[in-house]
Amino acid sequence: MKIKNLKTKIKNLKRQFEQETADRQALNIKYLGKKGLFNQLAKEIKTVPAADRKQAGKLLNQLKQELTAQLRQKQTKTQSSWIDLTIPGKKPKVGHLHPISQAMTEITQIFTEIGFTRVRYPEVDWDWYAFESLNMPPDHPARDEWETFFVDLPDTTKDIAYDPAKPRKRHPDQAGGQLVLTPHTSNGQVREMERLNSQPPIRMINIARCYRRQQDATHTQMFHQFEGLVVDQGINIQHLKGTLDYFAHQFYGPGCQSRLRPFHFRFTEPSFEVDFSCHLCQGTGQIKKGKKSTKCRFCKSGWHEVGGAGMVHPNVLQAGGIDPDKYTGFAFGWGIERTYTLRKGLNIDDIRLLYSADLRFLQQF
Ligand code: FA5
Repeated sequence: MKIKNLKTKIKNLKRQFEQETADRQALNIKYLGKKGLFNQLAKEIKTVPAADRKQAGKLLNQLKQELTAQLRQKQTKTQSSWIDLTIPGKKPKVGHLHPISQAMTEITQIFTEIGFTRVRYPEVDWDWYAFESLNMPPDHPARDEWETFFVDLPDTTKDIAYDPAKPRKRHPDQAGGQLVLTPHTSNGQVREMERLNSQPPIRMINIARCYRRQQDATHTQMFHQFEGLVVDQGINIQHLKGTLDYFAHQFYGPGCQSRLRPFHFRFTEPSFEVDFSCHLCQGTGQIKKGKKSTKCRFCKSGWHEVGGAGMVHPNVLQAGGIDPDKYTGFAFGWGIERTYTLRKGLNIDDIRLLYSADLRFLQQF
């Protein structure tokens, strides 16, 4: 055999070996075993001309070394693909709903159980729904309290004369004034009356994002409110108080009390601020330690304010096409962040943490 032919055979044997997928032991026998392919080829050295035999010997030695080295690699590959079924499994990381989404689901459930319908209305809405239909005429100072973001589009109703003697109605030719980022969920009140063709009974729970130009430990520029609205014949403050107590017991536990404090909103009359009793001191404002008692550091007064409420103002009913002589209603609107962070065991003193996107914080809930 010419040395050239031997080189070709060596090359072919290497290629064949590279393409093998069998396990290491089988390959060892097939290629490097006593009667293996390498030895078969090595025997052919006798047929190589004497002058080339030294070179042939070198080439065959090289081949053997290469096959042995590659065999070792194949062994490593096979070993790394073994699966050890006795090793304990790795628990995959499972995410969960954001705490505010969890609270929204729970609040929805609490109110739907007593016949409320969950709705959502636009978060970018006309001035008409956010203010004017709620008894806050243009330029009324009460609007300032809502620190509103305005959308930079021309106000199409600016030139329409406003007559305080007439009940307010949306001007039929106009969309509804300037667009705003809704500063509260009360924009849903007249929208809900319109959705039901001004036909009570109405039992609405409107949960949505709100926006205000505010930022500190208890205020964020984007936050959530839930707004309740009930309109029917004979609705009075007792129904409002009963609903607040029901919510307090369901959300905070049976020991929680609600309290109404006189307040002023343009869209309710009478109006109240709603407080819930503090779970740490049970509404006393004092924490007892043995014979001594100290001021509760969580609430300072025994109560936490959560939002506003009141009996729907007749002008608002009229704006929604409902006869205020026939129907009455109550409404309430609270911040979800505030309501949620007052819960027992959650020691959150800065609501901005909820939107910090810090997983170490969020994974606790
Ligand atoms: C209102 O927004 C009224 N629309 C509530 C209402 C509805 C009264 C229906 C009567 C009838 P107020 O501006 O007080 O009211 O806000 C209510 C609650 O929203 C506050 O008590 C607070 O819990 C929450 N809130 C207000 N602004 C922020 C903010 N920037 N960040 C977080 N929560 C806020």
